[in-house]
Amino acid sequence: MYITQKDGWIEVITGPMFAGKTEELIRRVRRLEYANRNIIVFKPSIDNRYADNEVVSHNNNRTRSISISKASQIMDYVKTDTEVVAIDEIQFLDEDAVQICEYLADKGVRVIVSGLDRDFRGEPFSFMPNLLAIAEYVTKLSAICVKCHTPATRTQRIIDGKPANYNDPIVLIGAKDSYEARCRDCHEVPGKPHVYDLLDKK
Ligand code: TTP
Ligand code: MG
Repeated sequence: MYITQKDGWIEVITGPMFAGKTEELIRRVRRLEYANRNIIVFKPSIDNRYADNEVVSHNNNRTRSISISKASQIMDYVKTDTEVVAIDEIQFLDEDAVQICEYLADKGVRVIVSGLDRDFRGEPFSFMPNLLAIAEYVTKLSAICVKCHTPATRTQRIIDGKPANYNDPIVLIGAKDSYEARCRDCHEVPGKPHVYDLLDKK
């Protein structure tokens, strides 16, 4: 990534689960910490898989963070001397997160966020498309498909050893217990309506 701007922009790290999004976020935060940048790291309180006040990657890298339940809480912590705001798993915040990222970037803050681009159904995750559209820089990571070992762009939800149904609720916190990475071909969503009904009729 080659950045020419002086300050204030949005960078999004996205992709399926097990792609290393959190690891990449922590790497970027760590680099800035070495340079003594003024950083605040947030994460949604809903995902307390590993720790309440730390962002933790699968390989156990960690960095201190503030848990928030609403995007607007970010503004309670940001000060005039804040240079960088990082948010892990931003897809779990509410839609205000998009405006807040835009506002911070306009004010000269470097905004680094990571989040899932798709839900387990393979559909865009909540407001993520809007965030991806306004970001200056997007890093789309892939995982490795557990079935065929090609690059995985989807997250497979598994319940009782079987692919989860399309009508299951979107939010289900978990890791290897209920999810795995899959490619387009190996991703299974029983009950998913065809998106190309229109073409089938031709
Ligand atoms: P992520 O941080 O995206 O997953 P990860 O830690 O495996 O990936 P990475 O290594 O790239 O950081 O966390 C995803 C969370 O979202 C996890 O708790 C499961 C949850 N989730 C849902 O609630 N609904 C869904 O449809 C999907 C796909 C995930
Ligand atoms: Mg993660």
